[in-house]
Amino acid sequence: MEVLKKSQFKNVETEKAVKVQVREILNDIKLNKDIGVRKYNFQFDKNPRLRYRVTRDEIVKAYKQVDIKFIEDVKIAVKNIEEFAKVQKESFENNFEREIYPGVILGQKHIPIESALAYVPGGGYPLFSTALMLIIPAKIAGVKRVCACSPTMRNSKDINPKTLVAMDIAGADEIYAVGGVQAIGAFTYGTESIKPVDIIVGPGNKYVTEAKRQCYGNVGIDFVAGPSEVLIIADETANADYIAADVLAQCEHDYSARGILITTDKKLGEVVSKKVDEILKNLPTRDIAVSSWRNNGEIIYVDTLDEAVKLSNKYAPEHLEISLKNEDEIIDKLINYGSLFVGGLSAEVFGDYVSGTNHTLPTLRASRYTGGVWVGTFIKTCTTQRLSQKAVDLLAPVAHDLAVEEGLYAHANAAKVRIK
Ligand code: HSO
Ligand code: ZN
Repeated sequence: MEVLKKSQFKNVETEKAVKVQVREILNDIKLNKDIGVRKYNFQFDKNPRLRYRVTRDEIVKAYKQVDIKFIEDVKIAVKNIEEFAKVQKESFENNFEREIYPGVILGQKHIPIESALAYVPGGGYPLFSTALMLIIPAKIAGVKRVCACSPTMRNSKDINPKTLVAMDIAGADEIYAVGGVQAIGAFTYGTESIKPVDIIVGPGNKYVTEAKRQCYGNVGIDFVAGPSEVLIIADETANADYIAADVLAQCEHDYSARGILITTDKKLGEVVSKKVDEILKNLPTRDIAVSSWRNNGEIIYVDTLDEAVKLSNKYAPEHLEISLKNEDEIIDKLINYGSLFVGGLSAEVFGDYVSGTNHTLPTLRASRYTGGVWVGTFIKTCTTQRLSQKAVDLLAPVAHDLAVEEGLYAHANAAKVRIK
């Protein structure tokens, strides 16, 4: 691995051809509904299903196809993700109505979104863990109808059995064997067999991502997701084996995944670089990992931790690992990341699967303005008010005059008629 010193900041940009094709498919789904979905299912996924909803019999069959150990492991992950989501939900226990000033009672109410779709990608690796990360927070938030969907496996009418089992254990209310742009269109606009939802969450390829972007407004979305990234800040006390392992855990995701090390210790950088090459020799996912490490990987040397912090904040990575003599020294200065892993033992892989935090996180610098999927993704914070006559007599003249200033006379009247 050549040691890079330049920094590459990548932003979200979709090619024009993708945008146009997605627009065409979405229009088709809007117009032709199930017939359109069937057409693209067949064209892109060789998915021959006439009914997309997965039946209980199919779910039972999937359980028989996976190991008991797999089910046990999934249940441990589910428990931890649920536990954390429940604690996060506590931040929504502060519904209130308060008399802010005499006669004016203002309030705040947290209301769960009524229905959601968890989009679980198929593709190279069937990421069943993503089903847990999307479905569980929606359930804990109190979403009444949690749907999940995923494309069928190659030349099959079935979703990957591990994904299906994970969806079921996580508590999905409805499961559909459909994916791609057509799935996003179907759950946005509705078809004869698929009722639309209020929010769609989850990662996907560039077509699915563009479809979510185009459907936003007609449906809520979590965010526009891109390739996975990890940035590691380390000093001379860090463990090079851990860092090399974590960089590659990221790089194997796909050809555009990124692993970045920022370090104050030149020697550490060199050792990590060698260790990465060593692990790569026997890595079954070598092809992808080598390519993304060579093309997108970076080892950046800085003189001070302050410089590292500045650079990291500019990268705004999805995952940020810090392994330092004293991590607490910089934690409060780090302001842009999807999920933070503090200390050499706290590796991203635990967040990916089992510690309990969510792995559906903002990529491509979106962590400047949003965190990842969590219970709050599925809860709306709404406001309420109750006014007394006394308050109206005080507020109405002000509202009236402000409305007149804006030239809105019906508004002015709506205030005035209430004055006693
Ligand atoms: N690191 C990925 C999530 C994942 N890793 C799923 C393994 N399976 C994006 O945060
Ligand atoms: Zn991962």
